[in-house]
Amino acid sequence: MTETLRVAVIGAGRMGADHIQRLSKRIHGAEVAAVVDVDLARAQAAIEGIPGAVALADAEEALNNGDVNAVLIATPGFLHEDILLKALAKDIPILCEKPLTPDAASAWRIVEAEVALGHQRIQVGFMRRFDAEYATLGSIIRNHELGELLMLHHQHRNPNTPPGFTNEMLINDSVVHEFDAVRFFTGEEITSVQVRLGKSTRNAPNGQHDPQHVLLKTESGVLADVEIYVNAKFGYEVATQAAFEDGIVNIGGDKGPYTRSSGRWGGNVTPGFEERFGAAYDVEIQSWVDAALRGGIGGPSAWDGYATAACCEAGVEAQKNGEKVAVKLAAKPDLYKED
Ligand code: ISE
Repeated sequence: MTETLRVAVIGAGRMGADHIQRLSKRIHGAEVAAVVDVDLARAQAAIEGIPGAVALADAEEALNNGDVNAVLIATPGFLHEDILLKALAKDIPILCEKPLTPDAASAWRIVEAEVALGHQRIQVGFMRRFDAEYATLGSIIRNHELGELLMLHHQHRNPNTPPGFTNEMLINDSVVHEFDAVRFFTGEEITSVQVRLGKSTRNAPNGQHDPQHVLLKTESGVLADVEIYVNAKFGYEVATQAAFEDGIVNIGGDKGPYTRSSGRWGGNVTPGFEERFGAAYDVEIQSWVDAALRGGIGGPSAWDGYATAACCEAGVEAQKNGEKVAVKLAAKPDLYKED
C-alpha cells in the first residue's frame, strides 16, 4: 500500500499556492511532487523550498511522471474536465477544487467516467463541510435537536472580485458553495432556484449585478435564501441562520478577539476566504489524504459536484429570466448511494 501521496498540484494561482503551502507544511502523509502552471515561472516560484518537487507547464506530463501518485486540481473550473478524465484513466486519488466542472453535462461525463472505473477517486473541494461550525449545525439538524429545520438564511459577502469575474460567476463560483451547504445540511437535493435582482452597488464592475438574492427549495420543502454580495468592500463574511421548530441557530458571525480599549470597542473584520476557512481547508485536505491512502475519498463526491453543477445551471437561467427554475438531475448511480 502507498504510504505517502506524492501530489501533483495543477494550477499555482491563489488557491493552488495556498494548497501547496498546506501540503508541504501542515498535512501528514502527503508531499508536493510537482506543480503545474501554464506560467512556468509561477510554478517554479511555487516549488521554492520544497525538496524533490518539479515545476512543469503541462498537466499530462505531471500525470505521466512516475513520482506522482495523486493530483490536486486548482485551475479555473472550465479547465477541470480534461485533467479529471486523464487522472481518472490513471486511477489515482483526485482532489478537485470547486466547481467540479462549469455545467451539468460536463459534470455528468465525469460521473459516468468514474462509474465506469467502478470506484470513487474524486473528492470535490467544498471546504465548508469541514468548518467546525458547519459541522455543529449539521449535527443539530441531523439529530433533530431543535425539531425540524424549516429555513436557512445565508449571507455570502466578499470584499471585491478579481478581474474577469462575470455575472454568472456570482452563481457558478460563489453561490455554488451555498448549493453544496444546503444539500449538506439537509441531506436533500435542491429542487428549484430563483434569483431576484434589486438595487446594484456602484462598486460592481461592468456586467455584474451585485448583490443578488437567491431562493432555493429542497425536496422536503426547506426554503433557503442567499444574499450573494461580492463587492461588499468591508471584508469577507459567510454566515448562516437556521430556523427550526424549537429554536434559531447562527453560525459564521464575527469572530473574536473582542476588545474594549481607549474609549473604543470592536474586533477585526476577516479579510478573505483563506483566513475564514483556513482551518477548514487543513481538515479537508487531511481527510482527503487519509482516505486516499486507504483507497477511498474523504469528503464530497463527484455526485455532489454534478448535483451542484445542475443547481448552478438552473441558477444562471434564473438570473436571466427571474423565474423559479427547476433543477434537473439524472438518477443517482449506485456508486454514490450510501450502504
Ligand atoms: C471563491 O472562488 C471561493 O471559493 C470563496 O470561498 C467564495 O467566497 C468566493 O465568492 C469565490 O469567488
